Amino acid sequence: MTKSLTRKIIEGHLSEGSFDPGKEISLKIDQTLTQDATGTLAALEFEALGLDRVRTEVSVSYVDHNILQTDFKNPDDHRFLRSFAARYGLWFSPPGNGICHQLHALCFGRPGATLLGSDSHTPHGGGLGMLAMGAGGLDVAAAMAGVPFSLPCPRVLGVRLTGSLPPWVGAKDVILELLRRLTVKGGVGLVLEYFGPGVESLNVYQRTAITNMGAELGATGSIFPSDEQTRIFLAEQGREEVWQPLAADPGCDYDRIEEIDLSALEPLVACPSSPDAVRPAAELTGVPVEQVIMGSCGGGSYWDLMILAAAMKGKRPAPGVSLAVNPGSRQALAQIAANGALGELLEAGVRLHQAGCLGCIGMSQAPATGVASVRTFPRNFPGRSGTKDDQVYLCGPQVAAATALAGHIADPRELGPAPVVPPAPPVRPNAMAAPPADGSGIQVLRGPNIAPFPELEELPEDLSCTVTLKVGDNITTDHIMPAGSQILPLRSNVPAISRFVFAAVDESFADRTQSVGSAVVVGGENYGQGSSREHAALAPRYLGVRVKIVKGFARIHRANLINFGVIPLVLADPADYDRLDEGQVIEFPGLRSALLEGAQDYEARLEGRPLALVIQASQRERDILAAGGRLNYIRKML
Ligand code: MIC
Ligand code: SF4
Repeated sequence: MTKSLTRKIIEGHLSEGSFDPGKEISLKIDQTLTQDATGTLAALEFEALGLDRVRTEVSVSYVDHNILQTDFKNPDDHRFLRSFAARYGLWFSPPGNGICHQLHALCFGRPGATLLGSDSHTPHGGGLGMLAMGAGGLDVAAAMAGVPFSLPCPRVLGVRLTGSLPPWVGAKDVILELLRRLTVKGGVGLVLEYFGPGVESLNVYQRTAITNMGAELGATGSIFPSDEQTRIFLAEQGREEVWQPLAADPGCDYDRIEEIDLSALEPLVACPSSPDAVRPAAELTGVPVEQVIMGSCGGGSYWDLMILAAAMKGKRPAPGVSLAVNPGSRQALAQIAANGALGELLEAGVRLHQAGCLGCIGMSQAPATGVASVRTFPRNFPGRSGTKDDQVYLCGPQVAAATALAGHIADPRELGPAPVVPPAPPVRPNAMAAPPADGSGIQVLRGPNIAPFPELEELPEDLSCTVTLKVGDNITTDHIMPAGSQILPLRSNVPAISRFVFAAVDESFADRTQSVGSAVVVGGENYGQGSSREHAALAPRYLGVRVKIVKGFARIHRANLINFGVIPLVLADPADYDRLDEGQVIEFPGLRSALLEGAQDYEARLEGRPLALVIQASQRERDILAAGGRLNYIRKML
């Protein structure tokens, strides 16, 4: 039987189940990554498991999101994470070293391995031929403890690449083309596996830019084969020994195939405010722009920065345009310094920032009111930039450069001969700290912003909940639990951060929900897309949200809801969405028994009339929900 690469890696890591798409499987996890914004909770959760040391091949704690340090909260978190890493055997990457996904590919990625990260862009690592997946912090904490990761077995979508990219067309245009075709919910339940004759023309920087933004399709993962390009990348990093060739069996049966002729692609742009609102740059020419930012995990690599530098060489941005560079890693910054490109960028007038997420998660760099901002970032959800009613466009470095030069969105193909990027110079500064062989004597340092983990009660037999909010399709976790410089520093303090749940949608949500005691939120399709932040499940639960009723859930958010004992229910008839309204009371008689007995169909009572719902959960998930969440469940097992 011929097998996809995804299937081979899954079968090589199965601890429960078999390769049967849709059925729950459990996978052994080789590597984990956490970042500070999700990592403080993950660290507290790991501590709650009571182990002495992580049980993985490698686990890394990165600090990249929360690096503004406007008061004690961020630096306290950094100190906590540094001491936690040393105590429990994780590598630690300090602020300024770079963004987790960029660094993990450079320093630890290994073809054929499984990687679980508490960040939705973890599939970035798939560009190196690994099965890399995003998850909530608790799932990653469990993986750090050696517990296999459970998920619905994905289906595999083959993406067959032919041809090669034309001048001024880049990797970002490949993934934007897929977003245009498939939309932000088109990848749910899938791993996108790239294959075909066009693959070998893409280097690992380009491949990771593609796998990174597979997260925007809602996909479980994205993966490229491991080949000569992979070997070259690893050799440049001094890590050739981890290389092995890996590919699907020739002619393997994919569930479905998308064909992309790279030669036929053109420069693309995702318009405000969704990564799938994709249009050709040529059609948007003329949209005035005052801010261009190069950076993020999906747009700040050595390769991306070199394209910008080549395009800007000897030129300056149009008057009134602020052109900022946020390097993806200290290494990329050092490399463009070593080959002279940094000098050219500075000559061109760029604003240089430290390596990190920065404006991508609304930590500074907010655009002015009513002004369009063009960014090489993966996401442009409404308000994420920090400015209400923002106009954020997403693109690759080619369109970003052309736009900065023109002062309006521009087609880079008009810039003359395309840049040729030289190999990265062999400089690799890295502030990463290895864990000591024995950390048992190390004290974990906690600041006052690190609040104890909230206790969650078991699920009672019956629930009666008031609908405190009804929202539409494609609600993101940025809607549910916003980030930005005011809120992100509260990630280790659940009571404090819960005040901001749904704040951008409805400021009175927190008070109203707390006042009713037990609440239900109603949503549409692809509910909870975007970030892996488990705060989007835990903080509403803390306020009293016990149930969510939607037309469909995004994968990571659904898993997070279960981890914190919030019952994810799906409308049996999507038309019933119209019967639901804020202020209504829904009765859930015998919900606990229904869950534990494995019922798929469940009938709630909406104002005295039946409401048909579906419980889509494995038996393990049902037991977790009944226990009031996964920590309670694990404690019970112990
Ligand atoms: C994001 O890009 O939305 C984030 C911020 O990196 C999140 C993680 C978080 O909310 O801390 C993600 O992608 O999971
Ligand atoms: Fe950081 Fe943005 Fe990447 Fe999220 S998408 S990890 S915020 S750079």
